[in-house]
Amino acid sequence: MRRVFLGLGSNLGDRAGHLRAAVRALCRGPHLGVAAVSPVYETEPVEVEGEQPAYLNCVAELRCGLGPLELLRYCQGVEAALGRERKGEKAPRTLDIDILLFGEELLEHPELTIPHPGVERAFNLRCLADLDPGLYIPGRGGVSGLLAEADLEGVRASGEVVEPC
Ligand code: PH2
Ligand code: MG
Ligand code: MG
Repeated sequence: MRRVFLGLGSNLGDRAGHLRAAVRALCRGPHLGVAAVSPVYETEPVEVEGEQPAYLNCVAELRCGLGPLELLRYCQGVEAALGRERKGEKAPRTLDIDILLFGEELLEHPELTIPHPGVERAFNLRCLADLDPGLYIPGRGGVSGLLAEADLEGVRASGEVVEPC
C-alpha cells in the first residue's frame, strides 16, 4: 500500500458538494482507502487566463494498492462522473483530481508527472502541511520549509469540512 496525496479542486456549481462526492467515490475505489482529508480552502485561481470563479481546494491522503496509471484512470472516471467537461487544461471545472504525490516516487510519463507540476502551489503546500508537517516532497524538499516561503495571500480557510471515510 502506497501513501498517496490527491489534490481536489472545484470552481463550478456546488463546489463543496463536488469535493465530498469525490471523496466518497475514492472511498469506494478498488484497493483505495481515504485515510484523511485536509481542511478546505477557498483560493484565488492561479495560472489561468481571464476571470474565473474562486476554487475550493483540499488534499486527500490515501492508502493505495493501485499503480500510478491505474489510479489516474480511476480519478479520471470520478471527474467524468461528476460532470467534468474537458474544455481546456485550465478551464473552470466541477472537479479536478491531481495526483500530487505517490509514495516517494518520481515519474515522467506522457500522461502523468509525479510529483504533480503544481505540487508547490501555495494551497497544495498548505493542505499537505496540515496533513503532515514532516512530509518530504521528492525532488523539492520538506513541505514546511516550502510553505514558509510560499505566498498565502489568496488562500483562505473556507469553513467547509470534507469527512474521510
Ligand atoms: N487548478 C488549476 C489552475 N488553477 N487555481 C486554484 N486556486 N486552484 C486550483 O485547483 C487550480 C487553479 C488547474 O488544474
Ligand atoms: Mg489541477
Ligand atoms: Mg488535473
